[in-house]
Amino acid sequence: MDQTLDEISRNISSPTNTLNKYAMNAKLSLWLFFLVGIFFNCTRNEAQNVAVNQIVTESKAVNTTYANRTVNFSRTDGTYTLDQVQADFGNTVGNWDTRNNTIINNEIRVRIPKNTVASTPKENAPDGVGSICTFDIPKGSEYEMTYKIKFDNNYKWIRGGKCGLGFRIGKGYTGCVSVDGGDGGSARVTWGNPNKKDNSGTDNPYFSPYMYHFDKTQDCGDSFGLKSIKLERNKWYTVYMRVKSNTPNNKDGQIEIKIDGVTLINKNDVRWTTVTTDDRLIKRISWETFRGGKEDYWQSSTDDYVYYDDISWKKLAD
Ligand SMILES: [Ca+2]
Repeated sequence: MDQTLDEISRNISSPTNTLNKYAMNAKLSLWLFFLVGIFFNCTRNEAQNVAVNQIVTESKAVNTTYANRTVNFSRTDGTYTLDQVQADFGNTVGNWDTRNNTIINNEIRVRIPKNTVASTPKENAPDGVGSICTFDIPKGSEYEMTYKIKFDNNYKWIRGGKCGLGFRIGKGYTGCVSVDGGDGGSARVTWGNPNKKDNSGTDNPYFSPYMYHFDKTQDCGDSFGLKSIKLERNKWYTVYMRVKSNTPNNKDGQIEIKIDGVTLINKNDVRWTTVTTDDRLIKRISWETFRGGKEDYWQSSTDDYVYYDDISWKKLAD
């Protein structure tokens, strides 16, 4: 469903990439210096256009991680910067897209740019594809989280995509990759909509669970056919998620997701992993907002917006 995420995840996990980040930071600094020069020599509009196309994303490492945290976005309106997101969430793994993350009224608004899915090539996605980021958390065998999510008043549901926050177990696999190594999985949420490929049909959007676990039956993640009630625009939903690691190679792991207190999934027989190493533990939180799927019919011809607030997580067991 999201092969590019797979590529992104592999890039994020690559030590070479980590080294490259420092080089990229240096390049970015040069670009910034260059752009400041342009800014004072061009019209404001032109400078902004150049900046948007060049300052794609940022990345740098910080040492902070949080086992227990609440983020309310009580900040001045404007771009939600890398420094701010790391102050709130701790170390980001991979890039933070400042183009699509904006603080408005002490909430965060994430833009999904028009005509994109997660795998849209960079040259065809001048404003990026949304927001895709993970945060390191202290490893633990059980975590819970809650957050609020709202789809904009003009949101186009189209076919669906990934939204909200989730947990990454061990290697944290996503992106339709094999989990046969038994050393990682993930628990996320998608929104879906039963539109036809030409996007005709009646909107009936819903949340589904989306899991990569050792016993998954789909090449991409398992949803177990589970759907929430019909979603509405301009309405806050509170999502609760709890994940518990299985004991080595046993089907005794857990997943629980509730939407506004109503159970979407509650399983106590999940085998996320088969390993005895710390890859059986929860290691990261993901925060993703994008469309797809990879085919064009997952795209919207409009920029669309998803809002978040009151994000919190808590480690329940080492
Ligand atoms: Ca708030």
